Amino acid sequence: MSQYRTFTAADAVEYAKQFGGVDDPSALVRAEEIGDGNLNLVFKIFDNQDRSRVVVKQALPYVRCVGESWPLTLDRARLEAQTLIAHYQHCPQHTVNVTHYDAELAVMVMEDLSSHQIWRGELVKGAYYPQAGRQVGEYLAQTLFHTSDFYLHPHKKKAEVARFINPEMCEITEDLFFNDPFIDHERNKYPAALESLVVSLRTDDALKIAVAGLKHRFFADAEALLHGDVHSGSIFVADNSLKVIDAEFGYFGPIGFDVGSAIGNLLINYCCLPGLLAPREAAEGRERRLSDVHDVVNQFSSRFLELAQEKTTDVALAYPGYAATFLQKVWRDTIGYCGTELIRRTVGMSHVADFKNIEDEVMRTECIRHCITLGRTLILAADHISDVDALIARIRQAG
Ligand code: SR1
Ligand code: MG
Repeated sequence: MSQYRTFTAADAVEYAKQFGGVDDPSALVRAEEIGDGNLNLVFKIFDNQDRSRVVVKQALPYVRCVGESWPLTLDRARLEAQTLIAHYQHCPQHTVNVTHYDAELAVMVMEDLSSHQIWRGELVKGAYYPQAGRQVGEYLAQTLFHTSDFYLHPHKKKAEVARFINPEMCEITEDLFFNDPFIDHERNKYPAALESLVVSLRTDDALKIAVAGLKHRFFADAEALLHGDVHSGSIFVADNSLKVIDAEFGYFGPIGFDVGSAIGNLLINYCCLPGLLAPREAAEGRERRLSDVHDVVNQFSSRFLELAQEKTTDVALAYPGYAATFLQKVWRDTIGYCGTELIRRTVGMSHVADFKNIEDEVMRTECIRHCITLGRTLILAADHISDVDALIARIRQAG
């Protein structure tokens, strides 16, 4: 019988005493539940000097932001812990350190990141972390290369694909990214003033065919162990440090999905800055966001190529020029998935602070409109944008 029970703050402290890996467990005295995401409980555990020491995270058996009417697998805690542990193995400098997990209780213990801030919050305030783009690119290259067929033995790769089968979490993405925004669905939520724009998405044949292709590749292209939800709310930053958290959507999928999600969230911020900051700061912030996008893409592709040249184990995949050809496919996917992230965050249910925090309603609506039109442009033009400079030129053209 399952041991599962939902933790109280006191349970979280007891758990941390037992499994937190601290030298002085009896000093742990209290917990604060700090989860502000859509899915889980997150407890910060403090010692008797009021210092936070570790984090205890527990999956709830339902979607937290909706309630018990939307049940959700507890196996996501195992998948999250194992994804983070696998990614930590290849990129410890940019992956949160999970030190313990229990699949039955759907609980994991991880390092405390109180010295860091959630990147989305910083982006919304207009704070700039000049290394962050490169660090995200490095994280993506290291984790995705080392879990791909370029690096893993074919037997190991197939076993890993099986270990990370994640149907229920994938189904959320399949629905929220590729279905809901392009049909009339009760989960959708967008300003009434954008009704005709949103309705036009539903009857745009070229767009729907391109989105079907993206969904199909999300179903079928088991290229690497993805994080599956790399948005700026899943990334902690500090001066010169960056750590990725929250990998419950991890599974083997198309590499461009992770790269596209990361830059999609930077572009949501780009579209929303005029509603968040005064004109001069917003203009400066936008240039920084484009520079972040440039850095993510350049670091990802140059490091991936370098790793492919040095460490590809498969004789056919090692043939000179193949890795670069493969990265062109990844790039086309990246642009398409980036477009779907812009649309699903604005038309669909998973709204973000970048526009929720815009007080002026007219401005908020215009920023959301910009996200949707840019998303549509990118999905439609994905095969014709040759590189990151061409992408940035398109973004500037779109306003
Ligand atoms: C029902 S979960 C909605 C969204 O929250 C998560 O953070 C993922 O982005 C998911 O799509
Ligand atoms: Mg998350």
